[in-house]
Amino acid sequence: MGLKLNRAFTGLTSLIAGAGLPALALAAQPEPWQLNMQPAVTPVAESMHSFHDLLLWIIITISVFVAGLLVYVMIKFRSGANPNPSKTAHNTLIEVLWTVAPIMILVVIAIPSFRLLYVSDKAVDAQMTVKVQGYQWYWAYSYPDEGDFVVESRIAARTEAEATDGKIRMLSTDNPLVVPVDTTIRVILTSDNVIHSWAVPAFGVQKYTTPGHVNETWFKAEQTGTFYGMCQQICGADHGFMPVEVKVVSKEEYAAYIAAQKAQAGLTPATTSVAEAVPAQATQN
Ligand SMILES: [Cu+2]
Repeated sequence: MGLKLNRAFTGLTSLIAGAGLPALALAAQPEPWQLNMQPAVTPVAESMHSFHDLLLWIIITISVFVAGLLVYVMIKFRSGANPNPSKTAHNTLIEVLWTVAPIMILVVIAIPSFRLLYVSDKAVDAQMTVKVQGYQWYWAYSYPDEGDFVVESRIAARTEAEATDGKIRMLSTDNPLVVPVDTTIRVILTSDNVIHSWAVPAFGVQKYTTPGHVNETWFKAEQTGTFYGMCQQICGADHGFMPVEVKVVSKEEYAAYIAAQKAQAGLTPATTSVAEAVPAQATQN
């Protein structure tokens, strides 16, 4: 209930005030009757929302201006009020204006657009790396800094009937990607078979995974929670059934998760309990 209200409130405020607001929601997924974008939880997604809002205002201004001009000429120069039409063919001032003004608008759009492209391209001073590999039709995540164990992530609920225990139909997975909060994470992406696309709207991340090629992107989630996305490249029969689920947890929980996964994969002796492993792991961050 509180969470739902929170989400509704975030949607409303970002609708009114535009993005750039710190998002309040603890999860990001499509909602029935949702307006606007999912709350931004990374600096890149926040910049994307601000850029979207800038474009929106430019589009509104142009539309209102052109519609106003049309209404003006339709009334002022209608045949009834203007029986002898003017034979004017050229006006240097107006021609310069309607060439220069759109160029200026395009420059205003291009500068933040290119800045955003470069910011989202590669991590600066990444604190850790996650590898994403696309398969037909699921994702596999591995942690090269942590012994490279692999977590396979498959859809958990294809139907409403299967969506029990808090699982969300078409979005939940059996094993989410688990990452720590407030950490600059480099994501390297590739594919085993065909081109997929790994996307998490709340992170402002969408990147192709291509066989035989490594792509790179990054994110720094500033809130804990569970964030959902989907494969965004038509990749075969089950393209619609390979959701992305990312769980952003505290650094302590992440250290415990890594310790447990390592123990399970036989990478570290399982003599220390997860609870004991936490402080030692946590100091590495
Ligand atoms: Cu796919």
